[in-house]
Amino acid sequence: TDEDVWWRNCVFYQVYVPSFADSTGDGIGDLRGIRARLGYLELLGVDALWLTPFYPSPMADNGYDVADPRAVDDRFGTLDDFDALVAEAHRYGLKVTIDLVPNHTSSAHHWFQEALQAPPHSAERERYLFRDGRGPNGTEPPNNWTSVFGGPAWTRVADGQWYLHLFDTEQPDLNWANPEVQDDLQQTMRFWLDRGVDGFRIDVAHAMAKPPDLPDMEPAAGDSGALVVPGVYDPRFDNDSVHDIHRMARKVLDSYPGRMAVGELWILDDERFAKYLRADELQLGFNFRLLTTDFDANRIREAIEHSLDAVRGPGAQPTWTLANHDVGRQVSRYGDGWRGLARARAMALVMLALPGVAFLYNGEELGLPDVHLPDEALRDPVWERSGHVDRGRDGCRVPLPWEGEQAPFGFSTGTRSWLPVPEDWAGLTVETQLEDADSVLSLYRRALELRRERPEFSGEELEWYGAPPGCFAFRRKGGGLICALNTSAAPVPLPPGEILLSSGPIDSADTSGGGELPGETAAWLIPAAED
Ligand code: ISL
Repeated sequence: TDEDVWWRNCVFYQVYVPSFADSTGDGIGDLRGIRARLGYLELLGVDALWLTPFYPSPMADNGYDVADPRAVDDRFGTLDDFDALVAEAHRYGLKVTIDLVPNHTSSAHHWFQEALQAPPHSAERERYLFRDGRGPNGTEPPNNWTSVFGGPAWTRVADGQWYLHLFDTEQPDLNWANPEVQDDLQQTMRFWLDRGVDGFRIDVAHAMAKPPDLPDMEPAAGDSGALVVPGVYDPRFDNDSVHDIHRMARKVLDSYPGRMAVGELWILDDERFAKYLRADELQLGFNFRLLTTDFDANRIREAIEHSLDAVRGPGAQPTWTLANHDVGRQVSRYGDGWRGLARARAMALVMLALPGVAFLYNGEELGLPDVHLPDEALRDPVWERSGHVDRGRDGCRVPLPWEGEQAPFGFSTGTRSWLPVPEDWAGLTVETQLEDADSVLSLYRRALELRRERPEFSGEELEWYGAPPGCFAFRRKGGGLICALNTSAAPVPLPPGEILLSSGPIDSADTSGGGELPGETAAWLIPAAED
């Protein structure tokens, strides 16, 4: 039933495969590296993994350019390594979900190579979105769509036709009206489901379907990346027929017991968002409102309320995320130095107090900051396509520091790493933080333990308390956990109760006789018994 599905209150941990752990010494993380570190994930206390793409790929977009969705890239290991990882993860009680990238393939995929050799309107071209150009000799792109990574979304091939790519030129968009394309995704899903994966994270799950006539977008739509903003006409994303694709995928999932999918949905409108979570579509959708909100109590509360509103369907669960491989790390996003760190710690307690599903991004539990990498180290296509204006997403993708005194701090069995790990990260390693009760890692471990074990963390609905400006407090109706957040600089009174955990130092453990929440801090409380 909906009540006992494993993902209902699950904490997922996103493993950014190239940056988690390298077992071969080539400086790139791999599947055996992950397997060797499963003990750490057990210690941390997460329930499920999301592995980013490890499929054969030229790595134009770090693996989101998939050349063969039913195989493992040599860099990351073999299918046997994958099977061994899944088996071992399951022994640890961890579920394993993997990325599906159905909107596009790599230009190195044999389909696209065949399409380039074939004439216009051939069956080979019909797997992608090839069109004639506009203007006298077809020298203008077929429409005004821009790529999320910058520049036009169209590239011209030798015979003069153009192909669509919402992302990099090396990521041609598939034609989802083509049954062959639909069939191929089902084959890919079955391939991995048969190998025992517990579910999928679906890349740009609001993107696949395009209107057949490919009408121009409102130019302002180009300003918001993959995010669909209400009132701005953007036919690139969230077309109604995308729901047929999710229904199809759901049928495949439902033919295996206990499997799920979470879609990456950059949609602000709650009604449009909710449609993806109908009973025969996705089980979960990423809601990015919390992630895109500043450290401001009113706005955070608004983001929480909208996120809850967007999942009113039967069985649907809210999801929360503060970070992933596409956005700046929260420690750097929320402010400089101690302030950013204090705020990131506070937000971790807010997120983990909420009902539903939480997604952690590897390294956030270590409080890793964004790294300002030298120009020559940058790999993200966003850097090139923006004409070296946007530094792209590499800063949040730097490999994890595990142990020792020297970069790359145990990330690799060798001395290299595909992005340089800062020399001054010795204080941020897993090893150092495990020994420090006040570290970010200790905070996450304790928070996850309480969330798992205490009955107060139940109840789907929130009750909001009146609170001073810059603050909020909510209580989970049901279990009764209170979470209070102070985004102002000055201390505020706390509701009466027993403090379970706080993101920073607090004077009293029992606030029944009065207690204060310092600025930039969050706390979890159990309400004082009413008598
Ligand atoms: O990072 C962004 C812009 O630079 C986002 O808008 C991002 O492109 C969007 O979230 C879609 O992301 C997903 O698909 C992309 C891939 O590059 C991202 O890593 C992935 O998460 C294309 O496959």
